[in-house]
Amino acid sequence: MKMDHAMRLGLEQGLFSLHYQPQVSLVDGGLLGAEALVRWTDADLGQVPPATFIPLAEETGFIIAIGNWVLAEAVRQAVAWQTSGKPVVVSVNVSALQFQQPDFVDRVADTIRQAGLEPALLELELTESILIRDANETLARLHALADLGLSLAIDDFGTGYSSLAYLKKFPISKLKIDRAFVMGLPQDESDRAIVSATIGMARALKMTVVAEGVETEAQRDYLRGLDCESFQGFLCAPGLPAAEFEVLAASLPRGT
Ligand code: G
Ligand code: G
Ligand code: MN
Ligand code: NA
Repeated sequence: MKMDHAMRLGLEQGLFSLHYQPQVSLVDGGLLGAEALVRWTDADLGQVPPATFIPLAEETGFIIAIGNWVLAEAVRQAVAWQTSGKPVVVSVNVSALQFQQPDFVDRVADTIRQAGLEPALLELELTESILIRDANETLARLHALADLGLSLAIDDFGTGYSSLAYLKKFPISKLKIDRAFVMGLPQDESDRAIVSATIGMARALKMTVVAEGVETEAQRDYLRGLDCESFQGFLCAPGLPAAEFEVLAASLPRGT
């Protein structure tokens, strides 16, 4: 069976799930939030990596159906955590095609309203590719989303074509440094320069910073020395099923 067909069937049959990767404070080690990461386990293909099926879904447009499911599921989970008295800010990846749907803002608004989610408990991760096209429409949409009370982050920062001009205009509160630049820390001189410059720029623009792909204590300590606020990475945990995430979360202080 072709992967495209298997993927469509998989979503229909409930074979998709979300894992949650903690975002941890570099100040006090506390939990700041969780990134929702989609998983698909096919009967024949086994666990298909998102790096394989997301690009395929983006090509075919099926990413819109996947994105809608991910949004609804992440919001459902965030409401469950909100209701349990242990609220977690959940970050959802949004692909460009999904963001460009005319009904995207309404869908987000309806999803959180119908579920009863405190809007501040949802964050959307946007890639630079979303932010560079059709500036006026994009700006209006970002403001409409920010006005809902949720927060916006730039994902994979440094891998696209950012201009300081748009970063300044957009209501974005967080910048995620791509793990490609974290990997070489603390040894690699150009990674050090890029990461330090990115954090400095975020400061100037009043954005907070999450470093992605932190795997070692040396990387973590170096980032802390640069006053980076938080990190995500295998040093703390990979993406975990919700139940395992809850166990980990219970062992961490509430982040500030
Ligand atoms: O966990 P990792 O292998 O989970 O993810 C690989 C890639 O897939 C990353 O670039 C990540 O941003 C992307 N990804 C993971 N989950 C989602 C999702 O729900 N939606 C979109 N658009 N991308 C996702
Ligand atoms: O593009 P995005 O940042 O959304 O993708 C997150 C991807 O990075 C996922 O594939 C996730 O599994 C992976 N990831 C998360 N933490 C680490 C890490 O510490 N090291 C490596 N190599 N990959 C990581
Ligand atoms: Mn992401
Ligand atoms: Na990223």
